[in-house]
Amino acid sequence: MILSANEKKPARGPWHAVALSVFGLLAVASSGCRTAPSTFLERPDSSDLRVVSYNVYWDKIFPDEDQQQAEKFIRVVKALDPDVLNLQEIRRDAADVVAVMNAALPLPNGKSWHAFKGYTNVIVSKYPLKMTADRTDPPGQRDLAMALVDLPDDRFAVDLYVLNNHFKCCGDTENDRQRQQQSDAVINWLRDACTAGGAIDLPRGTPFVIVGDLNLVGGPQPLDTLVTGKIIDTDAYGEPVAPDWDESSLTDAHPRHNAAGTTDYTWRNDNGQWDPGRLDFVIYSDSVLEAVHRFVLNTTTMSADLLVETGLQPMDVTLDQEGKRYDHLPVVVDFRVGGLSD
Ligand SMILES: [Ca+2]
Ligand SMILES: [Ca+2]
Ligand SMILES: [Ca+2]
Repeated sequence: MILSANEKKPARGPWHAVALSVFGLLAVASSGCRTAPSTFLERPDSSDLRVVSYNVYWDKIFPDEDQQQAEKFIRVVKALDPDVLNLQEIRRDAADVVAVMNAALPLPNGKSWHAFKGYTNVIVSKYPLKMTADRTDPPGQRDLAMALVDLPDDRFAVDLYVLNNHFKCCGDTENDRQRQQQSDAVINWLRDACTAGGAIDLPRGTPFVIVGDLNLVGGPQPLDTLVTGKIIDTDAYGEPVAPDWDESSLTDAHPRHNAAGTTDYTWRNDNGQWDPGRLDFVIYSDSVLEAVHRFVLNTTTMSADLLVETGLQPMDVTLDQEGKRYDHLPVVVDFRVGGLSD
């Protein structure tokens, strides 16, 4: 159904009821022969789609750049088993990332991972990527990586559009302005994607996620714009627009560390002057996606038993070996993919 921009409707279509009832059946079944996930790292259900965002610090996933960090990355990737992995701070080619992933987490039947790079962001996916682009129209402050992940038709009625971002860093007024420009450009691009004509048309009801390192060390407006569609520079990027398919806001998944408690930072450096901060985000079209599980991976606080069970080591998410300089942590969200009610 199409609603007017002012109408507020909870994002609950029939698919949602179906999803919940299926989930309920699984919960019942788990007391019988089906086992529930044994650790927080697992998907609630094997059919759930896992999206990860991870700023890996300049090329440190490559063994010939940093052997120790590359081994950490392999353990993290194996433990997380992402369907769509969004990396930031990759200088090398997308093909180099594919080689790392094919070695770390080989796909069945000899299939290769797929990747697309825009700016220094790489979308790497178990499934083919279509409609790839690295620049919005009009452009923002910098390029980004965008692609339609062609989900397998036998499991998903729709595909998933991904926008992988790395906003301008650092804390002064001009950097805040540049981050805001990027958010304005992304929302205008989604407006185009969701309406006929212009530079891009997505099939109606295509779920989408805005992910990445938003570097929000200044004001909150760039995040508010991505969630609500409130464009600030309307001369350059047009009027505000409710970005979801049902003309509502999007949702910030806001995961917590290891799916427990309240700790939510995604960046930390105890050697520097800045407090830990939440810089990395997964924002999604909740009219057609249900986030069924989410967490920020922090191996430094996992129990010894859980580390053994999941094949991880305590400093696998830090840049150092002592747990002071973390840099960024992996942000993980599992989605149940639905559809519009009409
Ligand atoms: Ca498909
Ligand atoms: Ca369009
Ligand atoms: Ca919504």
